[in-house]
Amino acid sequence: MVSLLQSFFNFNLSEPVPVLSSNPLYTQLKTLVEQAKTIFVTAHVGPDGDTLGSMLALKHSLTETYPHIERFDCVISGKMPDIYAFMPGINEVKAIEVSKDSLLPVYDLGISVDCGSLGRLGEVKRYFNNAKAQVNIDHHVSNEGFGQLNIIEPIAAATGEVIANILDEWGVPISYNTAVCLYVTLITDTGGFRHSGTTPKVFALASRLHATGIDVTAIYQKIFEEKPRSQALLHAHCMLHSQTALEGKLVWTVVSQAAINQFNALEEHVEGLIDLLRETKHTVVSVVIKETPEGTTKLSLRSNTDAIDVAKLLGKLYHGGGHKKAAGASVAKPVEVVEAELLPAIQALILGV
Ligand SMILES: [Mn+2]
Repeated sequence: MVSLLQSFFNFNLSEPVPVLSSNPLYTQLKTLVEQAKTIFVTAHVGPDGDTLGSMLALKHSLTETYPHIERFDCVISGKMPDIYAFMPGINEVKAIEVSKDSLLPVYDLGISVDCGSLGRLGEVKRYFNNAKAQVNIDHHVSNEGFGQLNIIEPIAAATGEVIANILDEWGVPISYNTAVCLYVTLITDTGGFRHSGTTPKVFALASRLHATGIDVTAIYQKIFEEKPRSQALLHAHCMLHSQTALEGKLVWTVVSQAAINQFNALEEHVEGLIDLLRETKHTVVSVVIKETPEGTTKLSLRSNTDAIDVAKLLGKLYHGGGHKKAAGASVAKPVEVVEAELLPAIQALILGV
């Protein structure tokens, strides 16, 4: 293991890019792809750049490389956020609200990307379960291993990095379209190459993607700098009404449906708010407590220290999950109840550090 890690981090850019060439799961996946005439890929509900980019990178790379594939569909549950409209292939993604199909399609191969649990696939779960072979590719440490083949690499900064590893091992070249999609996965999950998963290997991959001719400035702007004003105002409102405890070590805010309506914002516009909370001095744990239209609660947590594992906390309290320093959960309780349960639990963790 040590030598594998060393080969990850101690390499010279002029040498061939090191890959997890010993991973037999990659070979098993290749066999499944070579045998499949019909493939579908799916992302998690409330899709982000990593899940969509991973899905579309697979679509481009596999359809460009394997002419035997007769049908390749990308299907997600719920609505597609507007900001990803620039990604190549996004218009061909089928977004299903509620599946009324009594006759589900039977794909030879179903692939889930960046999704920690079967429940997070939403309605598409039924498609996934109906596929002849089911593959789960992810980097969430909390992944439940719900596929027949599970390629889970928590060391990866993004699921897109796992996809790139797989393509490298198969010897599949990365095209311009694939590069755009993979670059989106890297910048969204690393917050623009800032978060703790930003390894030398991530920069090496980014460098290779850049070399295909992608416009990294335009991609960054599309993802991070084109917020609708309604979203910016919602964030400002929630920052203004945020609260702190333990001398600012705990910061939280509640996003009510009233606030979303006040600014004519969309549910997806809560995205990014957690970073505003996180990026203040002394903050150890930040929390966004969002009221859903149904009156239940969606949680987003960030930890600024290795000593507090928010995925573990949310897993224990609410069957949530994610990463050690970034996790979420859906809770079938009103926000007031969740606030009263969760905040003291976090305070206890901070006091224990
Ligand atoms: Mn991810």
